[in-house]
Amino acid sequence: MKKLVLAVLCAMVAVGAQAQKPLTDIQVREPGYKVFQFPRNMIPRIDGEFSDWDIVPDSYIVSMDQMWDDSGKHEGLDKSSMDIKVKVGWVEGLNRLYFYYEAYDNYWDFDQLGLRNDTFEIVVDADLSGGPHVDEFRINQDAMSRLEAFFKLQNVHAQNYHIFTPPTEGKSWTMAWGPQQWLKELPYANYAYDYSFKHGESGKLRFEFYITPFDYASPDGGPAASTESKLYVGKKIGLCWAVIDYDGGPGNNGFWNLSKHHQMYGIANEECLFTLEPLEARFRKPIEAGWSHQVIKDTRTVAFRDESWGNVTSWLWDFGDGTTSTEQNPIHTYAEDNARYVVTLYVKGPAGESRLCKVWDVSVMDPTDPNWRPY
Ligand SMILES: [Ca+2]
Ligand SMILES: [Ca+2]
Ligand SMILES: [Ca+2]
Repeated sequence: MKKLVLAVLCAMVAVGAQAQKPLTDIQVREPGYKVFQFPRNMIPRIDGEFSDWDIVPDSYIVSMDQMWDDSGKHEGLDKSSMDIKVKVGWVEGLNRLYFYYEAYDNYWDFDQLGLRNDTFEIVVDADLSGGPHVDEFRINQDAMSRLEAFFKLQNVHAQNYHIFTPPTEGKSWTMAWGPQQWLKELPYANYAYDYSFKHGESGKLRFEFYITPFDYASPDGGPAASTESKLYVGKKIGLCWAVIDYDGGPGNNGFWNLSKHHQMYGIANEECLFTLEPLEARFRKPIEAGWSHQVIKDTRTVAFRDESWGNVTSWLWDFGDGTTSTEQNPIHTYAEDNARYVVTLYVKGPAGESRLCKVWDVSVMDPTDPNWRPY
């Protein structure tokens, strides 16, 4: 099977640069892998100390067993040459993907300053836009040079990072493969390594980092002109990685890929599917009240939304103006302009009860009302 894939890839390379690889063999599909949700009081600290990852169950580990050497240098796995374990996490409210990376290599090759360096290459397409994001795969090859494509589309709707494992002293931690070099700096990314080997030695490397995926990473406008990918429970994202193992000889000693497709590095629909998991029940109380609200602009009408956790069988809203509702998601019109409403939701269920009170979060004003008065 691997030989067949290789033969197909080789045949396509042989057809020449004009031929486009058809974007038909979609790899981003179920069941895919899971992204662990960290509670907000247990966010991993990027410090090179890894106990903050112990709460991630083994079922979230993506290991070498899911990967293959698409360069054809190894028949099957060779964990004596390269063996990795990866955990991916996220935090609700932060548009960041956190990674724990643990690798054994028989020969850590990292004394050079260029691209030749043991590498963990990751690619992310958090809105599943698919499509090419590396200049060589641009669609309109006759009309656009590779260089133009680099400055127009590279890393724009999906991002590729060649992370050096490790970088040698005095070398930037990653090559963010596009014109948006701010992607690899705080607050969009951070990293910390732990290892004790020297170049040419074997050993174990541990490494934690986060990146911020972008639906649109502006090639020339900087972060202010760009759009972060919004992360939320249940969201499905495209994500993939490969380990490029250099072991001292000429060329590399394997391109260990999580995708079945070598070109996943530049064609986003060849990545893998990852799902952002909900917070596990052990981090929550059995029942937790939660709600949000939205004011219809320039009115006193507010839409309240129940966001409680657990098995809830009854709701009681106190709108803070002397009125209440037992609807789950009430719409309430206040009689008076006010910026000082105290609103409380009480919920009950078989596991108990809970409430959430918000002081002065809800404020309304109707400027068209001739009787409106500032408080
Ligand atoms: Ca840490
Ligand atoms: Ca190796
Ligand atoms: Ca190596």
